[in-house]
Amino acid sequence: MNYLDTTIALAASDIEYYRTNGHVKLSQVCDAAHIGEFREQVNASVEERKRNIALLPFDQRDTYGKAFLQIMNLWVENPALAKWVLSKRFASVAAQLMGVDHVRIYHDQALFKEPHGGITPWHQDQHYWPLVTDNCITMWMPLMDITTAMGTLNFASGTSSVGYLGDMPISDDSEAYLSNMCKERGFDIVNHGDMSAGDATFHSGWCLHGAPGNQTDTLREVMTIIWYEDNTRVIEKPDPKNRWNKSRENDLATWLPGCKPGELAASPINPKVL
Ligand SMILES: O=C(O)CCC(=O)C(=O)O
Repeated sequence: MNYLDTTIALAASDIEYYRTNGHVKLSQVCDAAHIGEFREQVNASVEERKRNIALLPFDQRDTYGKAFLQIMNLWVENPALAKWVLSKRFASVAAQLMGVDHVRIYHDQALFKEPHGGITPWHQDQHYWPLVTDNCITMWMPLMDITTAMGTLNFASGTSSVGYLGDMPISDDSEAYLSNMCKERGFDIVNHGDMSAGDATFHSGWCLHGAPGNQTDTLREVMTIIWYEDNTRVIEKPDPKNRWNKSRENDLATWLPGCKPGELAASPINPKVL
């Protein structure tokens, strides 16, 4: 059987850890024999896209711009990479952690933290996603062996049930507000430590997280994939709970093209992969 069609049966303890804390680290979600090919395809797509990006000199960027090179939805332009992003292997892990049978792709993104790149401010991913479900998850997979000094993620354990905390895009403001909230509410901050290529952390859409800067001379190559539970709807408009923001408007147009408020979140670029 093709490696990417093989599924992983998770230990009950890993599932429980994820559901309690909102994040978990799993070893060798992509094994050593295969990670090189995944890395090669991600890098080919990143190099292609970078040709059309005018990067500001580092000292002229804002905090978000210093955090990482963020290159999104690579799979749509690279059929060889699409096999990885849309694979049953990775999706099977996401589905088991969330406890659902079927998942759709939201988008992928390469997050390359440059040598001596800045911090990733504390934030909530789902602040960006106009989806009516708590079942959203990100896989964060280094494509190379990485140490904590390169910027592995910090998670605030137990925050996956906090829900929408307001319009707080990744910024100095989100860093200040959410790091303070973690202190005040006494959330445990967990960093899963050094990771081998192909290990992965998974975190839920609401789980507060960030990362220290890259203190090394080496580019931190990480690929991420986001899934959500099938049959999820886009938030209604107007929303009685006032959960729309500019980022969600932009995400609706970009990552759910053609989907309207209240409709099923299922555009042609959100294939059901499991
Ligand atoms: O890679 C990073 O530094 C941040 C990653 C992140 O925020 C995410 O994958 O949701």
